[in-house]
Amino acid sequence: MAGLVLALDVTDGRRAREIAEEVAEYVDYIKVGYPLVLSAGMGIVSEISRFAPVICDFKVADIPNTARLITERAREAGAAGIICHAFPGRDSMRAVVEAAGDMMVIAVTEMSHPGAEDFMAMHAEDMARAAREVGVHGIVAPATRPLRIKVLRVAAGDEMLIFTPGVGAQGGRLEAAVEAGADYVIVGRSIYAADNPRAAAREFRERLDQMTPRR
Ligand code: OMP
Repeated sequence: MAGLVLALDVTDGRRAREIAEEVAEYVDYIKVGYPLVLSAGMGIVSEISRFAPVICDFKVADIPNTARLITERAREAGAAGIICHAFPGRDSMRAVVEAAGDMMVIAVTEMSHPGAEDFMAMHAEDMARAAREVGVHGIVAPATRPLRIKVLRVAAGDEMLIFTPGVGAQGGRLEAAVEAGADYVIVGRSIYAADNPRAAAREFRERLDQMTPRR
């Protein structure tokens, strides 16, 4: 069964904790990125981890040494996973994998916004293959272009997890993304900006539960 990741891109720590508690029952992970960490500090990672395992979306994109330093901070904070970019290459991704310890490492191949077609899309399959080679656990592929999820599934292989953002606010459809081969759907505004985030998360969960598992 495909899983649900909440992208908790709010900038108020107190609101973030409230939402995390409300939706915890329905989500598999909570993704915390720069909007929240730069507002509330790294302590928010362990606070949110009380409600659900946290993926640090730091989109690590640097030389191996800096990538390692960033990854170690996420690990120290108690994160369950970290997102890096694949485009800096095998050595940088390998540095993240080595510093990650037990954390899951997810590499971005092709992003969900239109601009990803300017540069990323033409190299996304190579990036997915490289991510697999160096021991990355999952890739990010766009729910806004489900056909690309299918293509990237072939490149990444069956063992890799596919996380797909772009459902809801960016126009992607959950069902199409899961049918194309996604393992986890990442949803932000359609949950955290809803009048009732708990009800919105429950609805996404129910839609996922109704679908046939890919494996
Ligand atoms: P909503 O568009 O509000 O549902 O949020 C999507 C979340 O996924 C945000 O946190 C984005 O930063 C993130 N994201 C994308 O939207 N597209 C991508 O290609 C990659 C990510 C990501 O790495 O999480």
